Amino acid sequence: MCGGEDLDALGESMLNRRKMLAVGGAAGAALLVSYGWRSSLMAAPPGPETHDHTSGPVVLSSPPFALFAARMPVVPELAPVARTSTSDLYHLPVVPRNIEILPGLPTPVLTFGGSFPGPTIRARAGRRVVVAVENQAASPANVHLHGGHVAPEHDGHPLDTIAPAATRGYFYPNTQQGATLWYHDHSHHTEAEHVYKGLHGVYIIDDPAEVGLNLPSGEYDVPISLRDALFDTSGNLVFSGNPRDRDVILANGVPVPHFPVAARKYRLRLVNAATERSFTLSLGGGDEMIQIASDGGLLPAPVARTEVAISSGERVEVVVDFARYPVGSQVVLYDATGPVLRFDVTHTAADRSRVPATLRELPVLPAATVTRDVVLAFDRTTGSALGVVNGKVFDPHRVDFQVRRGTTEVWNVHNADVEPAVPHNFHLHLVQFSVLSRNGGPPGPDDLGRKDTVMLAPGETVQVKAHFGTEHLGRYLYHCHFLKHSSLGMMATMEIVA
Ligand SMILES: [Cu+2]
Repeated sequence: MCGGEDLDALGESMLNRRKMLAVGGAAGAALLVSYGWRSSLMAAPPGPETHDHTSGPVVLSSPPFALFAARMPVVPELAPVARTSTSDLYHLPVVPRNIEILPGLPTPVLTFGGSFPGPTIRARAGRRVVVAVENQAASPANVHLHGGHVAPEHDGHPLDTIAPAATRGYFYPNTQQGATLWYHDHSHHTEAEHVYKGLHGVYIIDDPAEVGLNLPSGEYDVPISLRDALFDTSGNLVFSGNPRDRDVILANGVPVPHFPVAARKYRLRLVNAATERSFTLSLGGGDEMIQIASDGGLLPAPVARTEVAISSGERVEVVVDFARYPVGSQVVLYDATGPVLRFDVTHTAADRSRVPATLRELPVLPAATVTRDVVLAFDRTTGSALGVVNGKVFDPHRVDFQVRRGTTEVWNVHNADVEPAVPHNFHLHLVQFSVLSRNGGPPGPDDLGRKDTVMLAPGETVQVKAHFGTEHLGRYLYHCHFLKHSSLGMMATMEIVA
């Protein structure tokens, strides 16, 4: 089933071909503006007391840069190195690089394929993707396709890493509905640092079933990865320290950039690739964005929003109609902490796209036959913060839940960290779920559609329902997606059994 020929062909091509995509942070010599919204306004979740300042001087703020000076790139799509009748084959090495993110400063990063963030992979529903990953970095790394319905051996288990200089292939069947997924490192204990250093990219499943909807497409379909970072005066990314000090927001790898748009509709695929923060996004002075999709793909119907919140790992898709702004307008996308990105309406363009009143039918999930409780927390009784799920630190060799294939389950997921208050979120591998309720009431505005990651403020409980109608058997993870928390143990294993 795995197509050994495909892999052999890929191995050959990898030796002869290096496809390095350069996405530079080209910043002009514009007026330097330092941050006015940092520090006390930063709403990043307070992490546990795990700060490590032993390796150098404490860095509390990044060098200044000019807001909106650099242009946000559209991250290039990775071209397949080969195609067969059933599969598209990609080469995606893990490569250390020095790139310019802040003007004039070289920043050592870890990349997929040489680009920061990694190249976008645009898969097609029903066609298999094979990704050959050669690890050219000094430490073990791997790839998890977040939101992907994949076999356990291709899910990027924390212990299933690629040694330096080794290569392995990942098989993604793309047998699920169209959705904005993303891929990132999931290596044991090092996932947070690796993702922070750059090992993340967007993975889109294009669904032929969506074509008839006539949503904005082509150059008007723009993935935007949002994340934060802290730089020292030499340009190095600072990983240790408090995540609240990560004072630079990067959109597609560029600090608070501008992005020229036509006065027409755009489909914006927003991905929170930050390892430990939420974004609460609003446009201009609260202008409407039409939400069309969440983690698992299209909503049943579009929903008008003036604010969308996404925590680490979540995705939301909105259609913004820039036709309502005169050419020459500048429209800022804000986080609660300050500007993220400015859209500059530079020209008019024809627009035959639309947002239909009905997007897709979401199948009703069967009645649940199993209910489980999942409690996320830090255990501080030992003096150092340990992440726990139902009281237990992650043990990759332990199975926490056995789930019978084909069943539907309800999970009550609770964030017990009220004092001190620590936000968490919840990510389930393999399948998407529906949020049934939040704190005993209806789902929140950010709980729409099929989800695989959901926010949990301190003390909150979300009730989610998942159908495990899958062809795959084996072990998968569920965890907090604030990656420092999961690397500290806030992660557990379910085993899908026949
Ligand atoms: Cu957490």
